Amino acid sequence: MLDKVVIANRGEIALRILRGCKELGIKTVAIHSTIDRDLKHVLLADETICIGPASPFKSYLNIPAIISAAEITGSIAIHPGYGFLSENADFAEQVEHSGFIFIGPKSEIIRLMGDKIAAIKFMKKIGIPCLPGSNGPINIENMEQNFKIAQSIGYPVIIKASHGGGGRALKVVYDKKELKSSILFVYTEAKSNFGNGLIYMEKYLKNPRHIEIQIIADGQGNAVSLFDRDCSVQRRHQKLIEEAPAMDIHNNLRHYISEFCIKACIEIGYCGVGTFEFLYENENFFFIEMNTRIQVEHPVTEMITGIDIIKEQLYIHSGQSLSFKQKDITISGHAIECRINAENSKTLLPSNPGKITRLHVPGGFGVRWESHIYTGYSISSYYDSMIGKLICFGEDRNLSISRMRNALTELIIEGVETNIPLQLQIINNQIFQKGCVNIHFLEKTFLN
Ligand code: MV4
Repeated sequence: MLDKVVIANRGEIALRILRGCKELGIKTVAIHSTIDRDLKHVLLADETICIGPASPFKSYLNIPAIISAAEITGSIAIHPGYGFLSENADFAEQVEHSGFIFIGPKSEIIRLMGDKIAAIKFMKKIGIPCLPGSNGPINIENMEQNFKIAQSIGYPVIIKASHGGGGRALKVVYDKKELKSSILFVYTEAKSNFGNGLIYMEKYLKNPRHIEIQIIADGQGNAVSLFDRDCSVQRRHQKLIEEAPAMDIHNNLRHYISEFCIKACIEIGYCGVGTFEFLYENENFFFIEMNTRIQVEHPVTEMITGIDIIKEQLYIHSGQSLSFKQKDITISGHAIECRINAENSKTLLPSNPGKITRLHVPGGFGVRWESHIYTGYSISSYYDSMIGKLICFGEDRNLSISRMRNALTELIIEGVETNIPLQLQIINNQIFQKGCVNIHFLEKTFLN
C-alpha cells in the first residue's frame, strides 16, 4: 500500500481523499494556499504545507510547488482530485518523471483523452457508437469541404474545440448560412481559451440526456464498469443533480454499452478510474468524451454498487490488481446527489465570501453529506462555489427523492446564500419526478 500521499486539491474532495487514505492507513500531506489554512482536511492531515497565495495559479495549479511538497515530505504519490491539475497531462508527466506516483492514468492517456478528436477516433475504431461527424479536424482554409461535410451530416451540426471543456468554444449551426462564421468563431475561441485551434464537427442532438459510465481498470488487464449516472440536470454546463442508475435504460443496453467501455479500457491499457461521457437519445448512446479523473458525482455510483471508488483508486495506484470482477458488481437501489453551491440561484453569482454562521447537517438512513464546511468557516471567492454534496439513497428512485426532499429541508446553512431552495424546487418538480429530463430541462422547462 502507498505510504504517504499528497492531496493536491481542496474542499470536499480533499476531505474525501483524506478519509479514504486514513481508512487504509496511508499518511496524508495537505498542500494548501494561504487562505485555506483552516480547511477541514488541512486541520486533519498528518502534515500540511502552505504552497502559495490564494490565486489558484500560484497554489493549486503551481506544479513545481506541489512536486516540491511531495519531495520535502517524502511522499510517494500525488492525488490530484478533480478540476485544477487533475487532467493536466504535463503535470502527470512531471509527477511521473520526478519519481512519484500520479493517482490517475498515465500521462499519455490523459493527453489522448484531452484531444477529443483523437479520443473519438480511438473509440470509433473499437466500435463504440459515436455521432456522425467530420471524423477529424476541420480545415478552416477549405470552407467548400466544410459545407460538404455539414451537408452530408445534415443540419443542425455542432462545432466543438478538440481541447475544449466547460461548455466553452461550442457553436450549434442550424443553417449553412451560419456555418462559415460559426467555424471561425469556434476556431478563435479555441485558440484563445485552450491555446489550440483544432476544431471538429458533429451532428447536433436536440434533446439528449447526459449519461456517463464509471469504469475502474488496473492496467493489468482487468477492467470493470460501475455502470451509469444521469447528469442531465445542469445549467450553463454546471451539473446540479446527478443520479444512478440512469432511469429507463434497458438492462441489456446498460450492459451492452458498459462492455464497450471495458473493452476500450483493456485495449488502451487504462489504469485508474475514469468516465465515458455519452449523449443519449432515442435509446442510443453516442460517445462524446472521456474524463480521466475522479468526478464530483462519484458518490451516487458508490451508493448503488457499494464500492468505495476513492479506496479503489488508492489500491490500484499502489500496484494492486482489481479485487473483484464484473460479475461481482450489482446495482441495488437508487441514489441522487444535489450539489450545494454558495450562490444566488437567480443571478448565478457566487454569494461568497462569507462566514458560515449556522450549520445543521441532515441525517438518517440513506443520507450522506460530503462537505468540508463547518460553523465559523469562511468561504473564499477564489475558488468554486460548491460547498457540499447531499447524497440520498433508497431502494428505488421515489424513495431516494423523498429522502432528498426531507434532507434538503433539514439542511440549514446560514451566513451565505445557497442554492438549497432551488434544489428543493427541482426535487419537487413533477417533470423531474417523472424522470422525463434532458439536458435542457432546467433552462427551458423550469427557470426563466
Ligand atoms: C453536444 C450536444 C448535442 N449534440 N454534442 C456541451 C459541452 C460538451 N461537454 C458537450 N456538449 C454538448 N455536446 C452534440 N453532438 C449538446 C451538448 C450540451 C450539453 C451536453 C452535456 C451536458 C449539458 C449540455 C448542455 C448544453 C449542450
